[in-house]
This record gives sequence, structure tokens and C-alpha cells, in this order.
Amino acid sequence: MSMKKSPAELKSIFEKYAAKEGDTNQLSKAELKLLIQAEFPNLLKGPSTLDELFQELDKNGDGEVSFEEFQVLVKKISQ
Ligand SMILES: [Ca+2]
Ligand SMILES: [Ca+2]
Repeated sequence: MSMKKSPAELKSIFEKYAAKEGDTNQLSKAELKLLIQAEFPNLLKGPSTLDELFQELDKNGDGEVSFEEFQVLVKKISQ
């Protein structure tokens, strides 16, 4: 199964999960976990854990992943 998604699909996926709790424009770690488990389970089959992935994405360290920060994940997925 291909993990490739269009930019529009990725934006709607981000928005769907970001809206679940707290700030609707930001992904908490719990929201990121749900997103990955449902949409990109293969990402966590490698050596990296959810904690590591979250740290990598949360560049400004505020404990949330913005859509801009999410682009790093988008690049991983499209590799
Ligand atoms: Ca949120
Ligand atoms: Ca952040």
C-alpha cells in the first residue's frame, strides 16, 4: 500500500486530527499518535518511536506540532 497522499489530502488529515483537542490548529502528542496510527502506521515500524518523531517535528518546542512543523513529516512520507 502506498503512503503517498496529495498536499490537499495531507492538509485535511492534519486539520481532522488537530481539531480533536486543545488548539484546533496544532497537533498535540496524543493527536499526532492517533494520526500516525490511523494514516501512516508504517512510520512507526522503523527504529523511531512516537516520542522521537514528535520531538523531531516540534521544532520550537512548545509541545504542539503546527501545520508548518508538520511539513517535515510530509517530506518523510513522500520520500
Ligand atoms: Ca489540537
Ligand atoms: Ca511546535
